[in-house]
Amino acid sequence: MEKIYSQFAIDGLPVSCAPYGSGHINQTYLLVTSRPRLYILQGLNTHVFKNMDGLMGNVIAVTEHLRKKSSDPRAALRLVPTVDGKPYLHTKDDKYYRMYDFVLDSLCLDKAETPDDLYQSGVAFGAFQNQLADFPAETLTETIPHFHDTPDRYRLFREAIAENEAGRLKDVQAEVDAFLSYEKEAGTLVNMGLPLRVTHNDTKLNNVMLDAATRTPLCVIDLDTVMPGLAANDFGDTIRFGAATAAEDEKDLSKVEMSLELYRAYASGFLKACGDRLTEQEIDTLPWGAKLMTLECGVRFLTDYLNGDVYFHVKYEGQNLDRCRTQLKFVRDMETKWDEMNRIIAELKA
Ligand code: ADP
Ligand code: GN1
Ligand code: MG
Repeated sequence: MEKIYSQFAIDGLPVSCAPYGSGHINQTYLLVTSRPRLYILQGLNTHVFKNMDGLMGNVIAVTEHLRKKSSDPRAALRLVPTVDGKPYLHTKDDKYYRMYDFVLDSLCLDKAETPDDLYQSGVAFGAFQNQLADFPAETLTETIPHFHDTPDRYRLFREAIAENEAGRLKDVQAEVDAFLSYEKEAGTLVNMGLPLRVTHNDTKLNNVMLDAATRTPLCVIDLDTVMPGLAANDFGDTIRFGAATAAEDEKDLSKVEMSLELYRAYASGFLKACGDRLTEQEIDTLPWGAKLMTLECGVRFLTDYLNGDVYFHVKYEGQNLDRCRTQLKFVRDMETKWDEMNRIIAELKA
């Protein structure tokens, strides 16, 4: 990595550079210098993102916008320029890298330790949507077209089944059939005519930084998918990941449930921070966001398993299959809690 980080305007001499975090898409490294200063260096995933200049244009515009909304330097990511003054690095072999200041004295959680952690992450994503309400949405590049178009995800799933690229179909027929049985629900949100907002679209708990001392939100990170989208999807993707009682790749499915306590905590933080921005109809659709984001993510994991693990980083063969199974279990668990999920939203709305 030395050839890469030496091309950024870092403060001090490099001391160490090691893989960092648990993101599934980019290659992330923590760089420490002699000052000492901490930086996040990322090799961007050109298989996933096809328009890197558009993507980085979004990141620059969104972080500048957020910076104007707060006096705290940790409230928005800050890009470290290259030595020749560019906001990111495009190498001769067509790879892309960017560097951020490390958000200091922060926490980034893979799992909520208390319901309040989830409440606070709801506040973070609700506030994010609120702060971007006056952002010119038409200037954003759609970094992944049809990103949360669940019917289109099913189309790609059917393609993967037909092609059976990795020869794995025979082992996963039960999972394939189970996901196909939900296909009729896939268009529920996209066909409702809901308002398009500037949304984050990847609201995993580990895409929020909390203040280590107060455990309150500092900023939202992983801005690669900020695009016009549905509020319910931003709500739902955190429920999918953050309100789960087990890890996304847990093998023991008896451990996988949606915690209504965590669901309520996130919903109350999110609704509070969104303020009066959401319409009644948008609020009413939040439980659907949770169900469809989980269903869609499960379909994406299984599609990637069938394609031979070409999209999400995997640490072992079968990880995408484990991931799709937890999502299926989570959808089924939500079905048993559906009335209560709707009741909680109605109660918080009132
Ligand atoms: P991916 O798209 O692969 O998920 P992220 O941008 O989310 O990439 O980064 C992966 C992880 O790196 C995050 O979950 C977080 O732990 C850490 N990270 C990213 N940016 C920063 C930052 N500026 N300061 C501190 N940690 C960061
Ligand atoms: C990816 O990048 P990361 O790990 O925060 C993915 C999300 C999925 C998530 C599943 C750009 O998020 O859409 O929901 O994995 N990001 C992209 O854990 O595809
Ligand atoms: Mg991430």
